[in-house]
Amino acid sequence: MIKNDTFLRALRREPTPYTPVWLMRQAGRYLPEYNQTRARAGSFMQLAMTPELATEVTLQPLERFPLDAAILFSDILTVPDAMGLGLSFAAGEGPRFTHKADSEAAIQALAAPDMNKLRYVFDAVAQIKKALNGRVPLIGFSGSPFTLACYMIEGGGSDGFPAVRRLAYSRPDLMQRLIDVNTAAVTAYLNEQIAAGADAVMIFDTWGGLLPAAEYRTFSLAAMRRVLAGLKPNPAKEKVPTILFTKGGGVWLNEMADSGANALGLDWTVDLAQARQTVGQRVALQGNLDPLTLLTDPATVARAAEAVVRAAGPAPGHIFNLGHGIVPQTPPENVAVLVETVHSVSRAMR
Ligand code: 1CP
Repeated sequence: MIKNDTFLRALRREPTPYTPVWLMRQAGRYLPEYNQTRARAGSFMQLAMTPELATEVTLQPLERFPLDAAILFSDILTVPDAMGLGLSFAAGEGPRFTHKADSEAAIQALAAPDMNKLRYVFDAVAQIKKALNGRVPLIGFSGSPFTLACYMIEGGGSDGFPAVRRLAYSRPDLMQRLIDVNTAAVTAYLNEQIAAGADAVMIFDTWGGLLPAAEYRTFSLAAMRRVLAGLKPNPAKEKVPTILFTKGGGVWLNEMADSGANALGLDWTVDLAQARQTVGQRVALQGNLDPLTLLTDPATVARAAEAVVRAAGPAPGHIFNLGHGIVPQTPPENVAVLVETVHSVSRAMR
């Protein structure tokens, strides 16, 4: 039994006494206690691969703020790591793969990983669920097949992922082969998280918005549809609600609303009221305050948060979030003001 289920109700577009809120990257470097646990773990991967420590950092933001959901502490790149690409995070830098999937031979050799290699993730889900003891729902997640392909081809983060776009245009057959492997992997990965107790799952398509519309449909949206269609019910035989987030996907909301997802995540460039008009009552919406708003002062944060709540309107089916991940320089005090404002303003609007 979940005590605070406002987040799950909002995903189902049922009325809630206030707008639920959680924040992308809510467990992370802006919290001193996170930095301490990470130092104790030795590296990001050690932290993610030790279920006790992953549980500890997942709960840290919930101890500080009355958030309405927890999100599994892990990373999207665990899946290509399990395919044998060799993931590491140098301190203060982004992710790196030892092996890239950037040639015909490398892509042909790839296969969806044995899910036992990712057992540490599913163990973390089970352990977090136990520690939450029904306080709030737990969100599981994966990268989208296309966003994972971006890091696999480029070997790490990149400004615009040029090698990825070149491959999509010159060798669509190879790109499709990589997407197909990732689609199978992501489907199995999310199903294992659901079996371990995840109450909702989110697909992060951080880089789908880099593509032209036709390539977005082929290489990103179609694959996410297949993942969503392949998800199994939870151990209680219920359908687990799903959230699809394509950063830069504001222009494709109409198509995304027919993907099979229960909710769409919106980045901060999207007009929330217009987005509601576009999707009608097909899906719930999640978002979309600019994360950099949190680098201002409490009064500005409160004003900006209220504007997002009002743009969403009084109809059910809004989950408050940022339009992308919280940045490491964020003062935790501003997060406290944000959560309080969302709850109080939305309660008064009901
Ligand atoms: O140094 C550190 O401690 C690592 C920083 C960090 C953290 C806290 C990374 C490295 N990953 C994470 C956790 C993480 N990553 C979560 C945890 C749950 C939460 O939200 O609290 C989630 C959901 C992710 C997902 C993720 N990882 C995405 C998709 C969402 C997004 O932000 O766009 C992406 C693109 C990644 C890759 C990644 N992992 C880490 C970094 C710095 C990056 C970005 C690399 C880049 O492209 O520059």
